[in-house]
Amino acid sequence: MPHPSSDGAPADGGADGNTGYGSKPFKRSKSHFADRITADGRDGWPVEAGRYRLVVSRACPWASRAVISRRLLGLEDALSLAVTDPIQDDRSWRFTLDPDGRDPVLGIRFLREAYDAREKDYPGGVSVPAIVDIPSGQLVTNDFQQITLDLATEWTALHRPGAPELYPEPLREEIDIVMAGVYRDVNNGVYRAGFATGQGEYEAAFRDLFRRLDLLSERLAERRYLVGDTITEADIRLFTTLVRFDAVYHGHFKCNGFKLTEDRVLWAYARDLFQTPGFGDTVDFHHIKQHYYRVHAGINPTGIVPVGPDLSGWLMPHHREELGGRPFGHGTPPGPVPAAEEVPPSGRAEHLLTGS
Ligand SMILES: N[C@@H](CCC(=O)N[C@@H](CS)C(=O)NCC(=O)O)C(=O)O
Repeated sequence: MPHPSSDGAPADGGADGNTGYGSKPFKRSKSHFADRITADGRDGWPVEAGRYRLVVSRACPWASRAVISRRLLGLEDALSLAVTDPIQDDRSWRFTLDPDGRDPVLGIRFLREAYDAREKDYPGGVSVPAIVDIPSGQLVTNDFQQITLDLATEWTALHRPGAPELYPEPLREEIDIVMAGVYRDVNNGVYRAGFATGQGEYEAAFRDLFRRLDLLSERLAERRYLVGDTITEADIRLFTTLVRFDAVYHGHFKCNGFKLTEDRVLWAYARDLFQTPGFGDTVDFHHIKQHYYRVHAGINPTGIVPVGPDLSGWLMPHHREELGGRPFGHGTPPGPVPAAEEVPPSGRAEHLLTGS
């Protein structure tokens, strides 16, 4: 059953924003819980191995950032992972993929229970990514913009040996500038186009999106990564939108200026990242398609999930090594995905075509 805030006019400005029909332009709501988990514990939440649980949907681009960062930094043992059903119901994100429909660590059936444990009768939307304090069962943060920056800069004591620097101090200013444009026009731009309720609003978002993609394509023609010569937070953030582009945004969100596969540079850049350990091995195309086409009933009332596109191209050679660059800087790639976290075959690119 589709989530009501994604179906009609949202009552609560749910995290997916104004996803239905009406006169209000699409506006992404602010994360309500913005406490930070830090090395010095200044918000009352110190970094601690085994204390917190990262709750995600593999469908969600904002949550997927955190899944990728966690893998690249080797935080799998320190910060455990809960994956929700890609389909929310009217109680929002559910743990129906787990035995008895309960998260085995938190013991809850709905992510909302962790929100309620933090703030009784919390009236706002429930969103992923969310980090939950395991001992108290309380939500700590759903601040998707900050979570990954903190994993990179505050959780360093628990990083694996050889972890890359995803937000290196000397490059932060440039990373922030690049990420601001990517956020406005690309990450959030596809949502502005997809959930627009007026022609003008849609066309403005469409123009901003494809203008920005053209600029990014130019930027990436001669350099392997967005900033510096290694993978940074900026690449993670662009990747999570690009990997969904042809599967959902091109059709479902009417972002059809071109397909990712039609832009030689961006397509090779995205494939390069996809084939880098820590990126493609976190992507579940089945969850992605299920979520967008079945949950957003306001823009896809039949709930039919398209069978295409053919995703096998994600595994084709990209030749981006020829541009130089050092994916992990002085570090090394992450090891294999823990067995319990492997994406099932139905969600992988080699599975080719998948409908409902
Ligand atoms: N927490 C963020 C963004 C994260 C976000 O939008 N997550 C989506 C999934 S991609 C979500 O959980 N939406 C919940 C809903 O639609 O009710 C926000 O408040 O805007």
